[in-house]
Amino acid sequence: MTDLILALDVLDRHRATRTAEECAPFIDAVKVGYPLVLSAGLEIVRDLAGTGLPLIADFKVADIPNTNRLICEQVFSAGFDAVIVHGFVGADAARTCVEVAHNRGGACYVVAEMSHPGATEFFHGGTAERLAALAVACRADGIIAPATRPERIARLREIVGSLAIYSPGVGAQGGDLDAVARLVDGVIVGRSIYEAQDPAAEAARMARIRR
Ligand code: OMP
Repeated sequence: MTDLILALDVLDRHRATRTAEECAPFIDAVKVGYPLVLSAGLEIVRDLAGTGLPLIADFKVADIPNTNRLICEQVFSAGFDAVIVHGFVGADAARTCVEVAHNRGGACYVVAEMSHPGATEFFHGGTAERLAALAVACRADGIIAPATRPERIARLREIVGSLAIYSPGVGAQGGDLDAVARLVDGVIVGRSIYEAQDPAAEAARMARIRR
């Protein structure tokens, strides 16, 4: 059974809330990032609470430990249940995010390797493997790994063991939903759902991975 996570990168507050509510029966969490928060404000968290779903803050936090702590405290005070952070800033910075998340009863996911073509410039050559190991060492709840490169997910799985792997890059970025779902704990899908004619119907179709 694999979670289906909606990446809600729409800019209009009402469309965002409507899409999340319509898709809610078919998904396991909603991921909210800079596009929606910068356009709709943090109040969007309250709007989305009505779905009853866990809300993941995709702010890819990447600062010094003290600033990371301040950011993550705001994330959880706003009502988010989880946060996505970068590990390349170092274990002290990532560990701070994990600690804040766990103190607030939330979760923290570390990006191990990104899904876009340019990600190979810096994440390959051993870096993603080191970031995955860092996530384990920092007691993070999971990693982010690319649906566009299933063979890389398999490699990172060897490092993180039973830690959760959430994977974006299906559909619009070319990744295959069913192939990736077999390898990960959650698939993150944005445009394929929210740009569909009928987002709820598309989410329902993709929800086959949850069975
Ligand atoms: P779609 O490409 O529209 O399905 O959206 C993918 C979502 O996952 C977007 O919100 C991206 O910001 C996010 N994402 C990636 O696409 N690639 C990554 O490597 C990491 C993320 C992420 O951290 O969620």
